[in-house]
Amino acid sequence: MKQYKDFNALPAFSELDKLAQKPFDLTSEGALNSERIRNYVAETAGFKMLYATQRLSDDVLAGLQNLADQSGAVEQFISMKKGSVMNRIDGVPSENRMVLHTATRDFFSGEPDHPKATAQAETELQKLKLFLDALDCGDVSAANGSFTDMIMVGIGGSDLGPRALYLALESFRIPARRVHFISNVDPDDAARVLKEIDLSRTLVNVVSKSGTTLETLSNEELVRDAFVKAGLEPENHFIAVTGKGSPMDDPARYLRSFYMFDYIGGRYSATSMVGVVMLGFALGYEGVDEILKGANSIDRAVEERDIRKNIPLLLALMGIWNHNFLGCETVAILPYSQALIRFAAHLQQCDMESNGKSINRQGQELTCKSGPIVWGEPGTNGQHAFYQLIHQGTTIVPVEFIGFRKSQYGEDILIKNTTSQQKLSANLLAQSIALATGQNNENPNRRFLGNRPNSVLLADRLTPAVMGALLAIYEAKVVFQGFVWNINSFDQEGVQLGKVLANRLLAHFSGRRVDRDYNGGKNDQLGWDIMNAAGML
Ligand code: G6Q
Repeated sequence: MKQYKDFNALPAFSELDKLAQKPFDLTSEGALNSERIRNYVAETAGFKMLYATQRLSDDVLAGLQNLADQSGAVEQFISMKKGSVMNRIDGVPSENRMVLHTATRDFFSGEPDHPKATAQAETELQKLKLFLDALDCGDVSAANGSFTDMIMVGIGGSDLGPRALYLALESFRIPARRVHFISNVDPDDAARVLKEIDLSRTLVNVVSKSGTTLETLSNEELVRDAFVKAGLEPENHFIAVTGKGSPMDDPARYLRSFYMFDYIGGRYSATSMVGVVMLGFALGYEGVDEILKGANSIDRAVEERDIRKNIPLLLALMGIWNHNFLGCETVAILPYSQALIRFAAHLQQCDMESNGKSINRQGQELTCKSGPIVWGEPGTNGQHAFYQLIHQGTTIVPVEFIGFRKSQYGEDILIKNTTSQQKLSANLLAQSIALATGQNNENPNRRFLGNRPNSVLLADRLTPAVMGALLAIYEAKVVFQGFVWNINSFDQEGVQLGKVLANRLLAHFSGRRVDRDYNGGKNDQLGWDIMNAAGML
């Protein structure tokens, strides 16, 4: 891989650093005017992003363009799509893999960027298509009728993205089919789901890339046990999505097995079999095809060099402006759409697991900040909860709003001459203005200081294609930021330590179960002490 410089060693860094001394003041008289609102709009693949309410000037935008160019952000993205080994740290052992989640949806141009990976994805999609057809025509069915429910068992990347997509697109689901999710090793997570469904007409989709994840394997066993107790044969109900050659790659145990590949990272895997087997069951194959088409339209559009025409790149750079130059520690993603209820949770993982890093791609300690803290909830609910802090707190929270002009169901009511969808949209845009301009008042308690940076990402309606595109916009934003910071956004060593320690503590539980005089303190004093202090043993 070509050696890229750290971002604070680029000339654009000093340029932007100087500009950050006096950022654009959104509260000054006439600052947020018609011309600015008109000019600060980006369009990409059917989306519009309004960013007049960011603390940006044309100078800053020019600096950000330089930053994109000097860091080779777009060039790196293209090289990632073509199969460069981007998941690595030079000079030390690392995953050392290609990063090809974009190949899982690169079917539409006839010229895939990485033909081999796309061919592998296509093979799996064909298998899925056959399976869905068999479900539709009754060739594959439960003993007492067609399958009506699916339980998806998986965690982290094998849960968050797929679940966010399912919830976002529930209004498009085949009416006779529902999906339920079990992720937490907390037995109550499974108990709640098992209580509410008819297992005899349920498929269980066990999803684990590694095939070794403690939570998923425990939950699979728990659900299998429930099937056996109900007199049902798990082999007729369980399907699997896993990495080729993983311990779960055992077709004899499953009705069907689908594969994903080591070049697809867990948190980037929603458009691989990890997400689309479940989404295909819920939405039908056409729904999956639309999601993939939408995502692919963004993967192509991000090759645009002009940051003003490339929403994911501009989002990434505005995030860097707010985080690294204006010193904001966090970013809130606030969708004005109830359907996006778990989207922020997915982005939390996608962003924080990717960019929560302290070393660069050469293994040296970073001398700039990497990823921010990401969080969010749908509006308007959030308005009645935590927006107080965003408006008047001492911490500045940049906001990325997401909204749609039309509702999904199209069912609405006219009250006082406006629909509920219009009330939702009015609230969204009102928040954007209020955060930017603030409001003066003699009463200090009613004063809003403004200059709270935000942007508004808009599409017409949250359809499967738009959802696929939205997913890809955020994946690309995260990846672009990692490229600019010169970090590896594709590994996750940080989650390993906890896993190892948890296994050490589990050994004390099982030690105690087989031997009443077991003394784990001999091998692991710290773990033993803490478990005793917690009253767990
Ligand atoms: C994502 C992470 C992590 C992973 C889960 C589940 O990028 O690697 O969240 O997805 O730990 O892993 P398995 O799919 O291997 O069970």
